[in-house]
Amino acid sequence: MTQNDPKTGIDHDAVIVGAGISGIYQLHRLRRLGLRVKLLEAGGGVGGTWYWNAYPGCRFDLESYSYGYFFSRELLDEWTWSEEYASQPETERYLNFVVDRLGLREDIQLDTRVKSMVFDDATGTWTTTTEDGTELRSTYVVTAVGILSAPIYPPFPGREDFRGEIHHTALWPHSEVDFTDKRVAVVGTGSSGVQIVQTVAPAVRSMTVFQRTPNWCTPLNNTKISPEKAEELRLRAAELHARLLASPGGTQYQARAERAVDVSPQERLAVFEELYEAPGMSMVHANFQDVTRSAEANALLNQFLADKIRQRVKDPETAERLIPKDHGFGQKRPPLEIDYYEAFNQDNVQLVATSEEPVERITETGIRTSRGHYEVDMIVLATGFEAVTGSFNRIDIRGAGGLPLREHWAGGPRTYLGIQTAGFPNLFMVGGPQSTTGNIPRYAEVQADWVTDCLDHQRQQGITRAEATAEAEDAWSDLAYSTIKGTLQESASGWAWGTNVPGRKRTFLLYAGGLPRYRSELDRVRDAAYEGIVFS
Ligand code: N01
Repeated sequence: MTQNDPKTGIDHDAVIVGAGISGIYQLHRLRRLGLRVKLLEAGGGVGGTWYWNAYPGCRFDLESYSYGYFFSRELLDEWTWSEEYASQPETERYLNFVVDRLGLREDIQLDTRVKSMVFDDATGTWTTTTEDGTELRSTYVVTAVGILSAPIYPPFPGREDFRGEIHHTALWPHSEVDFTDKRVAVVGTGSSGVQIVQTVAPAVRSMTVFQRTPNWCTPLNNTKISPEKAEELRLRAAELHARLLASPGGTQYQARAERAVDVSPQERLAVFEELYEAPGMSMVHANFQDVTRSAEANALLNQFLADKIRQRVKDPETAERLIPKDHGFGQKRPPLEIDYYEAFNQDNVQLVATSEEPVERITETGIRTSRGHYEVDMIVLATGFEAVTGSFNRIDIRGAGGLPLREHWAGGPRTYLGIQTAGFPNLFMVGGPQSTTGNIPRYAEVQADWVTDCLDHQRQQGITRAEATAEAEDAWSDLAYSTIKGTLQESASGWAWGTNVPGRKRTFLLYAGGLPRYRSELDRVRDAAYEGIVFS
């Protein structure tokens, strides 16, 4: 591989953007390949999602050990997760441990936000420019920018007028935020909002939760991991890894063979009750096979969950407001909760449904709705992300002939395998659009492995330019979209469809074909000498 080529002037073989779970692994793999790599990270620390979302209560919703890395015996032996669903500080510590243990830190540049990435046709190289004006020239660029990493703010006027503190959950300060005796508003009731509400409500003077759309939340049922279980996880890591890779969502769960509509009401209720007491995403992934596929079965589960909310929330009007009416369970990724509903039984917590009283503005001292003014000392925005393409849109990325990626994706993102996009030679994406659902690190792992193999292939063939064809991109984009067709998720809304951002075209941004099918597609393309990619 060319280095310090006087003609091209490259200073790195590859530049990776983003030091989250995916970028860290990609850096390790490319370094092992012998490439000269630099990883640029906007944050002041590594961890990506697990660096930025440092809000109280942030934690995994899939099992800690199913989220971590499996490729290294040392990492498995030397790290012990304390809980089934680890908290954000523990996960941030884990990722720092990995970076240090693998000796990656020297190739990671923190506090460095990438401003632009521009392909030069003449030399076939990329110039990556950071916000301080530094330029890096490389043959390859790999984005590992995360699918939920570009925070969005509600368009309420007056944010700058507010005299108290305002924090977005996804840009949470690393210094301590003091909630003691504060009147706090939380805007947004997705997974982030649910986690912060349930964690902070007991500690504040008052809390006002502004909810636009309720979600179906189910209990997390978190537990500590015993030393015996930790040992067993170590011994059986390879087996667990194989099980995760063989499951559609990259999880350890298995759906039941029976259908909810075929069993007796008593049997159905017993299963739903059991799942309500079970850990994590059991309600989604270990349920009857038809509850997230058939409207009839889905309605039965919705009824069960609505009754649970009515039982847990004392005030009947508040309970009704907390029950989703616009979507069924599983159409969106459900927030997992720890006494979230009980928070609304506290005298100091109130729920404001913005469908009944829209927010008009933020004032110097609080939030004004159509019905009144809520005086608060702190506003927490748990308002989500411009998902999947948001972080790409925030970088000026230009491919062959100066084509802006924003323009190429103006009608919605188009990719080949979720990894390349036509007209952008040598740009590889790990965690790009149309490439993932479920356990993101498991998808990212197979993508980073594939990118590594592809670069190795080029090196062995003496080739330095790889570009997906427009035909391959069309076919993959159609395939990715078809994975949602005919399912209950097809009619849903939310970040996976981009509908949470006003004015954004409704497009399914993910790939819902399942991890085994995705892996076999990647293997097939690799084994067919990277069919759909033109090398030169
Ligand atoms: O974001 P969201 P999130 N006025 O988009 C509301 C993962 N995650 O950060 O539903 C009023 O889900 C918005 O309302 P609506 C997980 O995959 C995982 O919570 O659009 N409200 C919604 O209630 C998750 O799915 C964990 O009507 C406004 C909320 O803000 C994904 O990240 C933890 C508004 C945003 O919810 C995103 O979760 C956290 C406005 N103008 C996140 N604009 C784990 O547990 C937005 N909202 C691992």
